[in-house]
Amino acid sequence: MKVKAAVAWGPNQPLSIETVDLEAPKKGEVLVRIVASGVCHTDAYTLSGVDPEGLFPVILGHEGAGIVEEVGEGVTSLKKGDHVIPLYTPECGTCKFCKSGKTNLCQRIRETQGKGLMPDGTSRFSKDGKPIFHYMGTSTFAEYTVCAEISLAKIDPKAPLDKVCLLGCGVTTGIGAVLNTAKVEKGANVAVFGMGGIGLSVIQGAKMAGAEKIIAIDINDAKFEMAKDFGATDFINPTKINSVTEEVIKLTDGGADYSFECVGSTKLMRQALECCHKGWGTSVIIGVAAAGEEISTRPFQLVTGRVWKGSAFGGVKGRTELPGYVDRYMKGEIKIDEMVTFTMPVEQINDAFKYMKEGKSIRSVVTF
Ligand code: DAO
Ligand code: ZN
Ligand code: ZN
Repeated sequence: MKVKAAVAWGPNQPLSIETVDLEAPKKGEVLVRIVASGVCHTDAYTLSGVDPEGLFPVILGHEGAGIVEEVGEGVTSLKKGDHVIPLYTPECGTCKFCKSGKTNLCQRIRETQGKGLMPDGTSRFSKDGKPIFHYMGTSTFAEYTVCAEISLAKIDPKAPLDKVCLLGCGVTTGIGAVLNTAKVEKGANVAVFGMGGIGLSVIQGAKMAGAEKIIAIDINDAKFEMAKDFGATDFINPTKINSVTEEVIKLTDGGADYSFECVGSTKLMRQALECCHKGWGTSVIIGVAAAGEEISTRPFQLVTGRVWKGSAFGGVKGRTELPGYVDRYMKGEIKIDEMVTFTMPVEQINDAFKYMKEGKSIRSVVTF
């Protein structure tokens, strides 16, 4: 079939709205009509050309939501009309990782997904006979996409897809990191580095967990109003003080019980660890640093009981847990609408990237 898509023909070029060819779903695959997709920093990172695993031409997008249009052979868990969120972290339920009960990082289709291909090693997208790569197993910047059955979470059909699409990445990454990875408990003190979509989601996760002090850290004072609405109790602007680490330690009588790095800066990752409380403070890395970057600290920081962790997609198993996140949004327990700064037709997707780079948006959502 012919479908509209925003194609990245090469690094650092604007996306181009094209009509491309999309093959029918094969065995274990599902055709999804994408209704809306958020634009995330990871899309911009790959588009910039610095992602060593970035492949071109490609259809980016990994924060989408849509409706099943057709299922391929052997697909039993989904049918036409089901509402779904594509998952860049699939859940097969049977691989070593899924069965471990210790991680959400299903590896069933990891190899082909990393190569921009469907599990059979080929692409469903092409233009004039030349293949176009898939992205993160989702490629949500297209009005129709093909995903593996295990890469789709079935959700409440009443949920607004132009909002819950953000559960496909940023919101879940932040809330899940608090509830699943850190397991923040009631009364804890929390420090959050970076007030983008993920940082704000950490703030709301910390509030949901019953944290007492929730410290929002950002170099832009304009971010603090929204952080407060999401549950932040204290604010630090690093440009206005000598040491963020010392400031957090002062505010928390010895250090944060939990800290979260939501920017992808290795310098902030160190600060986030070192502002944690001696003996037990846990720091969770969620921000994605550029390939090749390394973190460092004095080993004494760990010897004296601080813990360094990280998670992807908030440690959330998409097929089993994500529908519950949608339900919590529907009950008003998770805020998403406030994070959607702009909603625009996909034809304006390059503006979404521009607003993100200029810091003018928490999230832009493109619609089809
Ligand atoms: O299983 O090796 C693997 C891949 C895990 C996917 C990690 C993706 C992390 C990037 C997500 C962007 C969120 C800000
Ligand atoms: Zn993302
Ligand atoms: Zn698996």
